[in-house]
Amino acid sequence: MKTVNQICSPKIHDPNFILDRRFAVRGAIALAASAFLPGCTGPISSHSPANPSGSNPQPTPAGPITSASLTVTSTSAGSIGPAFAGLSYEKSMLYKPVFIGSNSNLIALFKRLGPSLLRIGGNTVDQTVWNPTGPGQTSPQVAPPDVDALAAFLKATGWQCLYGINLGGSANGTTSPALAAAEVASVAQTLGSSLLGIEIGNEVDLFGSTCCGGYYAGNWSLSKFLTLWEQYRTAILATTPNASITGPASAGSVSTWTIPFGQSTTKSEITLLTQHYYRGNGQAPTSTAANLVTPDATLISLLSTLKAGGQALGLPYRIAECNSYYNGGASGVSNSYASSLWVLDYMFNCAQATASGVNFHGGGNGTGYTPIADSNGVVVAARPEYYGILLFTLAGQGSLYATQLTAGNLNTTAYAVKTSSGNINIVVINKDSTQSLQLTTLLPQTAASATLLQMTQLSQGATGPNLSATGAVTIQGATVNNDGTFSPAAAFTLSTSGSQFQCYVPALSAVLIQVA
Ligand code: BDP
Repeated sequence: MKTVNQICSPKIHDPNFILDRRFAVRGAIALAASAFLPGCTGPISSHSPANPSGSNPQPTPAGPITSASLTVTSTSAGSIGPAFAGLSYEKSMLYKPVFIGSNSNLIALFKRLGPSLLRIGGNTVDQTVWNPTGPGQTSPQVAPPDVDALAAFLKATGWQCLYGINLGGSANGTTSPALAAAEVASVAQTLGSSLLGIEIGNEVDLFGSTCCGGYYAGNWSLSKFLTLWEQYRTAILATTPNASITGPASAGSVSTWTIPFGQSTTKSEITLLTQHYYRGNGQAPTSTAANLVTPDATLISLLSTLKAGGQALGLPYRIAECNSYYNGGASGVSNSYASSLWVLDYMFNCAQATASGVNFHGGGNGTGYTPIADSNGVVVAARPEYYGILLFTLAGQGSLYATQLTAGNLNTTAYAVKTSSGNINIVVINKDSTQSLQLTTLLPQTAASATLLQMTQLSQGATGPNLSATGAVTIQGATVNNDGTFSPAAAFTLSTSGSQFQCYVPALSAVLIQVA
């Protein structure tokens, strides 16, 4: 259970906070499927296999099937670069045996998604104090042995780190610019090239409210933050001139805080603009599995503001902390199969809007969000959310191609990645609970071969996937084991014809089609 959630729980009663979050966080030819599937113009109940001649054919899903069509265009629609799929943890994890060189299970689960970026942050950034002579593993301090352990963990995973420095503690004297500078100097030396950057303070836009520490409650503004931040930045650079500084790690307030911060600091002072995103309050009754898989217009608008703001500043931006619902998540929702499907849309939305990556917040073994559940560092399980992130990484890196998916009014989405080797990897997500799709796809290039991997969920004794189930998610029949091993069955093979192929996308599933 994440203690920070208790710390932060007052914010759910704070209407200003909720308002803040709400604002901030907040075809070419679609081929008529009937041309390829005679007699298949709507929901059908009997049908032939999608690929009668495939050597490992995709089984026909049980239940009703709707014909649908997808056109993949060659119009660019964003990109996925390296280290896109990152993770974020509380800084308090540094004084627990989590990020240590001997945590082989956690290392293996990171490696399966990476190499990528581990962000050390969260509310405990502003509660954790640097102790240059401490023994390590002592709450609420970080000491050189903790950083040595982090360095070993990062080296073993091949991940880099975005490292948060206490700023809120300046309000009560538990930290200072000098202490921050000493910490960064030590961290920079110990982590070396594993250190991507430094962030100063967590969700600094909330420092003036009574939640999350209330460091400067009632006495806070962007200009006060900029003055304080500049003192810390100057002290840090005096001892570590090459430190890459990022910011402002805002909870919300994208147009009133994040972008103005970028404008004030200028490109020469920061290397990355950072923003957080949660869809809503984990304790709100509206935070349901069904809600999670519906499109989020607030996210799209937040991303479009960041995209325009970042471009105007000439700076990359990253959603350096995010997850489904804050206050640790919505129990039974953030840890459910809905999260597996949600992360896919979420990550592609961010990539389409030119984000350089995302960091899913997590840690611990509560009933809320975390991609990987652990108990004091010991891996308990790869959670449903992990499977969605994994499927995204399997779609690879490259340019995104715009897609046009026609599937009636079903809640479905499709994304296409053109990889550097010229292949096209397509992810189709079907969030309808009853209708499977019989999908005809038209590509902008000839397809020599196409294979399909399927993510689904099936609890023992169930007849189909359940959005609210908290386990039994698989990718091509395989679970991800605690030691990171993952052995999916052979991909289904699809017959291709010129630049077309057909496949099924079962109800409540996501498929990854790899076209060579
Ligand atoms: C974010 C904080 C993080 C919390 C999270 C939450 O940075 O520490 O755990 O909210 O409420 O605002 O779940």
